[in-house]
This record gives sequence, C-alpha cells and structure tokens, in this order.
Amino acid sequence: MIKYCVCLLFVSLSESLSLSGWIQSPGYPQGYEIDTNITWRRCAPPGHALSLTLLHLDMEDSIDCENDALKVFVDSVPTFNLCGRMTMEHLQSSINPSLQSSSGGCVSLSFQSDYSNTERHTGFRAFYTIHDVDECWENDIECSHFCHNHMGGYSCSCKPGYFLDKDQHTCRANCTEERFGEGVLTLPGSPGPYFENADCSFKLSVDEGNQIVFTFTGVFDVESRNGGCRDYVMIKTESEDFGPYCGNKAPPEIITSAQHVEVIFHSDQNDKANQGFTLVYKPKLMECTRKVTQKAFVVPPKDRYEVGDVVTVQCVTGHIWNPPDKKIFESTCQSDGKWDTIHFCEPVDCGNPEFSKADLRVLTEMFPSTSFSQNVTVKCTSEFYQLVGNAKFTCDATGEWVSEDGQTFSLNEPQCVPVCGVTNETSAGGRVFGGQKAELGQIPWQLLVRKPNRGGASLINDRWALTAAHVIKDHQQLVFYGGMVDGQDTNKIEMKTEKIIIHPGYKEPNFNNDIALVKMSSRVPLSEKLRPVCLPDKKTNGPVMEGQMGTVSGFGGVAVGQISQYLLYGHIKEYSEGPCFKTDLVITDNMFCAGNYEESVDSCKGDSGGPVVIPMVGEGFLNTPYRLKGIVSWGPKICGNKDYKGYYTKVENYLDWIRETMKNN
Ligand SMILES: *[C@@H]1O[C@H](CO)[C@@H](O)[C@H](O)[C@H]1NC(C)=O
Ligand SMILES: *[C@@H]1O[C@H](CO)[C@@H](O)[C@H](O)[C@H]1NC(C)=O
Ligand SMILES: *[C@@H]1O[C@H](CO)[C@@H](O)[C@H](O)[C@H]1NC(C)=O
Ligand SMILES: *[C@@H]1O[C@H](CO)[C@@H](O)[C@H](O)[C@H]1NC(C)=O
Ligand SMILES: [Ca+2]
Ligand SMILES: [Ca+2]
Ligand SMILES: [Ca+2]
Repeated sequence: MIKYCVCLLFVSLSESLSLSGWIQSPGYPQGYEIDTNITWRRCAPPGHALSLTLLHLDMEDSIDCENDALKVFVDSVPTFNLCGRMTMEHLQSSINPSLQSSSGGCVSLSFQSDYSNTERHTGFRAFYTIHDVDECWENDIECSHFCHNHMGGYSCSCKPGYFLDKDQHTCRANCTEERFGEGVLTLPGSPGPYFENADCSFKLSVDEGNQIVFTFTGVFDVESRNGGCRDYVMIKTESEDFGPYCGNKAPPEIITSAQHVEVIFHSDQNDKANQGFTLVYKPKLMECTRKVTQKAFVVPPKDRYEVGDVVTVQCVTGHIWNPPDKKIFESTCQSDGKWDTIHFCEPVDCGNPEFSKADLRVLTEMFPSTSFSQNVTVKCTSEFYQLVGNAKFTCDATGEWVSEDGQTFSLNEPQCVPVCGVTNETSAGGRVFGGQKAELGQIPWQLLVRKPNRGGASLINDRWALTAAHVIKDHQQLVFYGGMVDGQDTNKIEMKTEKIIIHPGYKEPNFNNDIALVKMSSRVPLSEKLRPVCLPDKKTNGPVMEGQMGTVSGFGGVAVGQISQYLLYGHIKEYSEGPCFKTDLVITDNMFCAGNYEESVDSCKGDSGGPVVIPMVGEGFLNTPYRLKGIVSWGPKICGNKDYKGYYTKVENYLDWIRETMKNN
C-alpha cells in the first residue's frame, strides 16, 4: 500500500516537472489497433504555456472522422477533429499554430479507432514543450512604469522617487514628510513636471506662539479640467481648510492662525506634465481671525487680532446663544490662535403659532419652519368663510410671529368669519313679482321656526340668527330649520337654540323694538344652501331701503288660514305715505312700512321674523352683497288686503345692540 502511494506521487511529480515530451498513437509507426480509445492530457504550471506540435498524421479517413479520429482540446475547448493523412507542411501551417494553451492551461488529445481498418495506418506523433509566458508582451499587464518578465511570472518596478503600491502594479510618489520651522516645499519630480499618482502629506509645525504663513512663488501649474481640479493642493488646519487649489493662478498669501498645518498634494494617474509650484512657509507671531463663531459680528472689526486682544462678539439679528439666551459675549485671542470663549449663535425659534381655540383656521404650511425670518400663512378650511386680519406672519428676532404691519400673532390672531350676503346665483335674474317659489340656495339665510308659532328668521353668521321678538317670546328653547326651500325636504338642517334674547325695549301691543337674537347650540354647517346675510353697514339718514326695491321671503300664509309648504318671495318697496297713512297702531321710528300694491305682494302671518333684503333677490353681485334691512313685524289683521302693506323692524337701528349682545353671549 505504501509502495503504491509513493509510486503515484513519483509519477505525478515527474509529469509536472517534465518540460517537454512525445505523444504518439499505440503501435506507432507499425500501425494502430482497432477498438482503441486513449486520452492524453498535458498541462502547464502557472506562468507557463504548453505548445503542441503534430509531426505526423496517418489515420483511416471518413466523413466527419466518424470511424477513427484524433480529437484535440485546447484549454478544454474542442479545437480539432482530425483523421486521414496530412503532410508536415499542412500540419505546420494550419493545425500547429492553434495548439498553444493559455498560461497554466492544458492540451488534451483523444485517439479513437473503430472495429475495423481497411488498410494499415501508422497513426500520429506529436511533441509538446512547456515554456514561460512573457506577460510583459503577451498579456494586458499594466505596470505603471516598468515590466520585468521571468520564468513562471513577471514583476513591475518604478522610476526613482516612486514606490510600488500594494497592488504590485501602480507606481505612487513617496512624499510624506514632517518638517519644523521655515522652508520651501516642492513636489516630487521637481524641477520639472510633478509625478503622477502622488498623495503627499507634509506636516509642518512652528514654535508655540507662532503661526505658519504660506506664499506661493514662481510658476503655479496644477492640472485642472473644465474648472474642476484633477490634481490639487490643499492646506488644512485644525479649524479651517484652505483650497483645494489648482489651475494656473497662484493663491494669495495664506495666514493660517495655526501652529500645526498639513499641506496635502494629490495628483491623478493622468500625467499632463504640469510644473507644480514652490511653496514658501514661515513662522509669524500668532494672531486670531475675526471668525470667532458663525452668525456673529465682532467689535472692534479687524481682519486679524493679536494675542491678548479682547473682542465683543454679537450674534447677528435673529440669533442667540444658549444658555442663557444671550446675544453678546466677550472673547480673548490666545497664544494658540484660538478665542478663549466661543458660543454658537443659533437662530431664534418662534415655535408653531398656536390658535387660541380650534376652529376653521389652519396654517397653509403642513410642516412650517419656525426659525427666525421664516413665514407662516393662515387660511380658512372652508370656502364659506373668509380670513379677517393678517394672513401672513414672520418669525421676528424677539421670537414672536409678527405680521407685515407689526401686529403680533398672539394678540391679533386672524379670524375666519362667514362670508355674508352671497348666494350661488351666477347671473342676475329678471324681476319676479308676487309669491314666487325660491330656488335652493337663492335665499340661503332664510330660516323657519314651526313651533309654537310659525315664523321666519335670518342667519347672520354661523352661530346667530335674527328674528322678531313677538315670534319667539316666552320660550326657553326652539328648533329652527334652514337649507331648504321645501318645508318637507328631508335634507333640511336642524338648529337647536342655546339662547333666545328678546330686545329689552320690546313692547306690545304696538310692536316697538320687535327684534330678537337667537344663538344656536353649535356652529351651523354653512353650505351653498345655508349661509348668512350681511347686516347693514350703518344707519342711513334717509329711507331705510335707500330708494331701492327689496325682497321679502317666508314660508308664511298664501291666503287666509293657509300656510305655504314652499319658500316664497316677492319684491317690495318702502312707503313713506299713501297706504301706510292709515293705521290702527302707533308707528315709531323703529319700524318702516313697505309693500307692493301694484303687484299684490305682502307679507303675512307666518312670515313674521323673516327677512327683507336689498338689493332684490336675483340682482345681487359679489361686490354688493345682500343686506338685511327689515324684519317682518306686523300688518293689518287680514293680510293681502287691498293696501298690500306691512310693517317691518328697522334692523339698522339695532346694530350696536346686535354687536354687543353677540359679544357678551
Ligand atoms: C473514449 O473514452 C472517453 C473517456 O475515457 C469517453 O468519454 C468516450 O466516449 C470514449 N469514446 C468512445 C468512442 O468510446
Ligand atoms: C517614503 O520615503 C521614506 C524616506 O524617504 C521612507 O522611510 C518610507 O518608507 C517611504 N515610504 C514608502 C511607502 O515607500
Ligand atoms: C417671508 O416673506 C417675506 C415677504 O413678506 C419675504 O421677503 C421672505 O423672503 C419670506 N421668507 C422666507 C423664508 O420665505
Ligand atoms: C345652488 O346650490 C344648490 C344647493 O347646493 C344647488 O342645488 C344649485 O344647483 C346651485 N345653483 C347654482 C346656480 O349653482
Ligand atoms: Ca478504423
Ligand atoms: Ca514570465
Ligand atoms: Ca494629473
């Protein structure tokens, strides 16, 4: 057993060591046997190649060498399938040039013969040699500088001044040095173009109390392309970087304010024969720069300060240092070129502006920046509201959100108020007279109360409605309906009252001060079909309806003893004399009389509390919103009698009372 193993080892060793040899078919040159199948395989060690030369070929010929064949594999690739006779010249010119393995590769021969031979064939004979691969010529070996071939391998080497990198191919320049005091720096390769693939680090130091000052003298030529640095020089101190510099313009004198400095030079592998530079370095008495800290200015202002100088540092507007939220500090220039006291000036932060209550106001910005000089914008979430007050606020230096006109957010929050007096009519309709049915959204402020007395009211914002005192007197809580023109509309909006406030001067039986305010228990959901009417701007000193026709509306009676399912409206005008002259009650200045006997329009029982607006419904525009001028109050016992007149509460007489009451409730 031991013997066998030793024997095997010997065979494989001797095989790998033999650098040349013969291969031939069995029985050569007498003739080969039938039914033969023999394979030879010869390999080259790493760094070597194997060449095979066929000297002789005489085998049975057949189509595609089906019968007998010599198959040749180079690096395991089937390369030839040979049979028949070939001359030495043919073998040399067509076959042998292809029979060379790669470095460390193999060539295999497989000789096969079938069951018969019609005549005697001598077979084949071949010779192989193993030889070194000249990598420097044959392969794509990239030694930066020099390539050396040797048996079984190769190596790279570099020009003087360079060293071979760990990759064993790249030559890099060796220029890492530490120096003290003054001197001159030049680049490897100087005089003349600097070396490629250089990474230099010159570490320079001077005595304590001194700093290093640099001057570039003579030629400055560092490779750049399209404004960017291909190669560069850079000067680094603990606190500051100068450069990178490249191109053909020498940087100006550099005062580093540092005792220890590193000069870095880098060149890429692209050698453009650039000349480099000469850098003179010298010690100078230490100074401090005016850059004490970011976002601050220094008093007195100078370019540099001597050791021992004291400055006052003040954060720029809108910046402070923490703690304790101060703006100013003193600092002294030390012998190491550093300031003894340094604080960081950070921008003032105003924080998110907080609304005093949650309502329809939001910030336009989803994630607002809240630091100094940043802006926020307030908007209303609903189109049925408008913002009153300043929308835009800027974070100011004191940490407050301030509007352009100087109002602080905390004291002057903008408000979202309902847009009043607007309907969704797109164009002015024609004049319609007498008991017309209203369209949904045409008189969106109209409210209806059913119990205990049927009556009307007008929405004046998203919480309050105005009605007549006599409609709701003596009741604690009522339900109003709105957002409908059909009393049986299942989509109508129901509003419960929270407060009912009758005007303190209300007097029966002549209906003086027939006005009341109603506060709903929650915010009314405004929409196209339910939105408020505007109050008059101020008291007029003439006719209440300003000489215009207006519109009265309600779900009141259409004939004696009948009430309407639908919201009806008609156009009326103010009478100063004529039909209003005759009356059974005492007329006061808090009432006005109006009607339309030409067109038979009148208000009636059940309309009480409802609105009279100008201009006429169908004639309003965005810039002339509908204003509430009157509240249906009282009329002759039989409405629609031949006079067609009624008495209305003058809303404009109560503007202060309305404002005060809403404010205090
Ligand atoms: C010859 O032998 C090899 C392996 O030893 C085999 O793959 C091949 O099929 C054989 N050829 C014939 C013709 O028997
Ligand atoms: C660079 O040169 C210095 C001396 O000139 C030598 O000590 C150092 O080993 C060299 N570095 C390399 C990487 O060859
Ligand atoms: C804030 O708004 C003002 C104008 O009101 C503008 O000049 C300024 O650039 C804005 N600030 C920011 C950070 O957008
Ligand atoms: C007005 O609003 C009502 C209710 O939303 C809608 O049915 C109607 O079509 C609107 N009319 C116009 C002219 O937009
Ligand atoms: Ca044969
Ligand atoms: Ca070699
Ligand atoms: Ca270069």
